[in-house]
Amino acid sequence: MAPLDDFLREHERLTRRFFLRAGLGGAAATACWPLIGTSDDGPPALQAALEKLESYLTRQDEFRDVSRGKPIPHTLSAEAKQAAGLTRDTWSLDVVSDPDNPADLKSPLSAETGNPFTFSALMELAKKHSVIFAKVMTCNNIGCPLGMGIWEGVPLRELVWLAQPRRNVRRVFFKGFHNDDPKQEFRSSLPIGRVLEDPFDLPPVILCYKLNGEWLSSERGGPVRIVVPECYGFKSVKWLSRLTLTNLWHANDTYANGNNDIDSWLKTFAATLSVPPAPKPGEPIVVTGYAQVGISGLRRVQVWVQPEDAEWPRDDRYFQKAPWQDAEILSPPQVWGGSESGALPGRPIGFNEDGRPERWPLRLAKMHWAAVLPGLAAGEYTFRCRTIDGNGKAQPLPRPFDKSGRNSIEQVSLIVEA
Ligand SMILES: Nc1nc2c(c(=O)[nH]1)N[C@H]1C(S)=C(S)[C@@H](COP(=O)(O)O)O[C@H]1N2
Ligand SMILES: [Mo]
Repeated sequence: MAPLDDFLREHERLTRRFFLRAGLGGAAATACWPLIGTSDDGPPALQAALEKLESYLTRQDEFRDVSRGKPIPHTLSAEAKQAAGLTRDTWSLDVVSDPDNPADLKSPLSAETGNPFTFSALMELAKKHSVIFAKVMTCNNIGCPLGMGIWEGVPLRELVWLAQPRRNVRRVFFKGFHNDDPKQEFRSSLPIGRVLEDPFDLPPVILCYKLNGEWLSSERGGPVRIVVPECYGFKSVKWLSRLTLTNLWHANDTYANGNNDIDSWLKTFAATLSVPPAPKPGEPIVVTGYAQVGISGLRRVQVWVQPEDAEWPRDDRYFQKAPWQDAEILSPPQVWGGSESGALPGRPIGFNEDGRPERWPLRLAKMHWAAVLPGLAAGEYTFRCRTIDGNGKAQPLPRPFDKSGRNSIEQVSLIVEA
């Protein structure tokens, strides 16, 4: 492998000017990501890789779906959805006290007492209180995000206040429609404090009804789902059908089964999107990828190529002593994608009037990166990437345990053949 100095010089020559220029607005851009204007700014392979990058936002129907149910609620027929209240004109929600651990509510809302919360009531609240924000939806048990979206909804607290809680409220439980079968139930919960007050710099927990500017599809949990900005997917209950205010002091999430850490916030980690399948000796190697920007933000993405036969000290299981090099963080995209028009739906929290993010990368969202590595001699190598979070902690630290969200260091084998 090239010595460190060569690597740095080469890396800088190939990428610095390009990325700086791209960051200044990418006037020549024709695709989602800023493109190279002239051919001497980097190898054509970099241009090609950037052209093929995924769009920033994921279309609703392109999210990966891991939801449970027999049948899964979104696969029901149109008539069955109407009967189950899974359409905008039939949806209604009960907001009630937990009989086992009663919360003191002055005016519970329920179908039984003839005053459930309806979709039109939600739209009334939306006129005054709606918010939109970017969030990546990730399952804590799956290594890659299910999709990246801009979610619109009404803060959940607006609904909680409609029930006029007075005292003895310590948690909010929510569950989704699951064929009226207790065995299929999917529930999650939050402390009342998180629902009523947003920690500094976090959007509110919402009753979500739109994704990327479109009505929330049935597959994504429509007509209404919960979205919790800083959490893994299992807190964002789909096909919301019941909200219970309780004085119970602890969670009862379905995901507590299966050994999951139900108090985990989104972690920061990096992964590759494209690695050349068969690089030739000496040919610059272009790698692209994304990172999930977790609760503690993202400072850097780094890459490292290790010759296959190199020994590694056993006490350095996270490769902290390796000669990691910074990759380039790509600018915000020119086109956001995720819908027919690809335009940004409205003005999400943290964006300015011109529709550009006030800070980059966005927290609790995805970002993209690229690296141009100098050519390698024939041989076998392992490529790795990692993040350094906003506190300076290198992935998988500070939280390396899988059941709190996957974030092990990705490794890809590279075979360079003459
Ligand atoms: N009602 C209901 N909500 C649910 C689930 C479910 O099975 N039923 N799965 C959860 C899990 S585990 C994840 S990771 C996310 C996935 O959201 P998505 O389908 O929009 O990608 O939905 C969550 N909400
Ligand atoms: Mo999940």
